Amino acid sequence: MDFRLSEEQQQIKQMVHELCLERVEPRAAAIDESGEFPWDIKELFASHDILAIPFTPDYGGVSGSAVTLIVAIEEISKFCATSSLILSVQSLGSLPIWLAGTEEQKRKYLPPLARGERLAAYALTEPGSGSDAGGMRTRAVRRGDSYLINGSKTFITGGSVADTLVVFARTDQDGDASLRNISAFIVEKDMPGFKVGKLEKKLGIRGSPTAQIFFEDLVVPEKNRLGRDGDGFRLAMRVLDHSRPGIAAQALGLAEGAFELARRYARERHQFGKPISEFQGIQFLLADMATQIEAARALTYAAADAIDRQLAEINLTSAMAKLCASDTAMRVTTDAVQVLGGYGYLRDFPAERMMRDAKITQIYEGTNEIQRLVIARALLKEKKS
Ligand code: COS
Repeated sequence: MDFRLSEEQQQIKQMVHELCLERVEPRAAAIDESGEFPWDIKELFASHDILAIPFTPDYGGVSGSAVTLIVAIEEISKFCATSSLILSVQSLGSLPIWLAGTEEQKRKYLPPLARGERLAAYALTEPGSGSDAGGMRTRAVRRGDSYLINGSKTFITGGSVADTLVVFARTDQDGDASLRNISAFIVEKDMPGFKVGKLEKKLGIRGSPTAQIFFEDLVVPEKNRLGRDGDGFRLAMRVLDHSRPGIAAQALGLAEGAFELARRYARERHQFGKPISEFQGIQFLLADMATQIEAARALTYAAADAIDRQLAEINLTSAMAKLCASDTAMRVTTDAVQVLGGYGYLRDFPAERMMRDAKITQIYEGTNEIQRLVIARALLKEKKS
């Protein structure tokens, strides 16, 4: 079953699929094994305009549609979830500029990101503030027409390879630590005072660097602030509403990749004199996996479509898509390992990598507990008549 895609979206889907089958799949195990950022894949995506998908043509991009973006993320994730993050983080890190930037900021920062000459990152989380994003302690103190930023961020996907980062910091001068005193700034990696700390060692998505970042008396001109002083928290939340369908698409692609592997294996593997696909225990497992994938796909595409149509409920649908698709990815990849039995547990097959990669989709861009909280708040909110 497929969401109705335009001709252009179908072409992009096919192009990304064929490219990843030929060039990304053969690299996936080695990327996981080495734990190093795959610069060759980044170049491959840039040269095929895949990194231009999140951007509209007037800023050097090729689309700007959320549906087109998730089509590409889903296809890449079928083969390599680490590689799909190169695209989704390019989108995540540019979204604050796209949503809140001035025309001057957009013209300056978006085209090099669309061309893939520069990489973006989104710096919200801190050691003491994960789910409670508003509890951040990084401070930006005004000094004339600049801000002096001090503090640190952690769990920053792509933080060590990014050139352009959007950093959230407290700007309260008067001790008022409310969420209305957080602002967003465009920071460039060559600004003095920007330092990359240690890279985390992780269970999955091992080729995607997860970095600590430090700001030591980093001077950011006021013209790099996104939106008004104090608008940062709401912007951070709006960005997540727009980016969560991308994580849902990553989860969906992982689930689909694992399902295909399990289906193929079940047909080929013989036990007790027949293919294991002829045992009802395996058939029911495959039936459940496929059904869950279709449900997750419907919700993921509905959420992206709601963004493209600028519907009011994107907060709700994006959280639902992320929750459903990531739980699906975890179940389906775990079941795929089960279908492959002992072989599923070996690094010789991609099932165990997919299972390790799937886990993070239940955690980042808001844990699934936070998604339930967002969903419940949206459902229980009084409707303005
Ligand atoms: N869009 C726009 N504005 C939003 C919003 C959204 N989706 N969600 C909240 N806001 C606004 C609120 O309207 C409120 O604005 P006012 O001050 O004008 O009233 C303000 O932001 C504070 O909202 P709220 O009171 O709901 O904030 P909470 O501290 O209760 O936290 C949650 C909200 C828990 C939902 C938020 O902290 C969150 O999403 N946390 C997870 C963060 C996350 O995903 N981190 C992952 C790492 S980033 S890759």
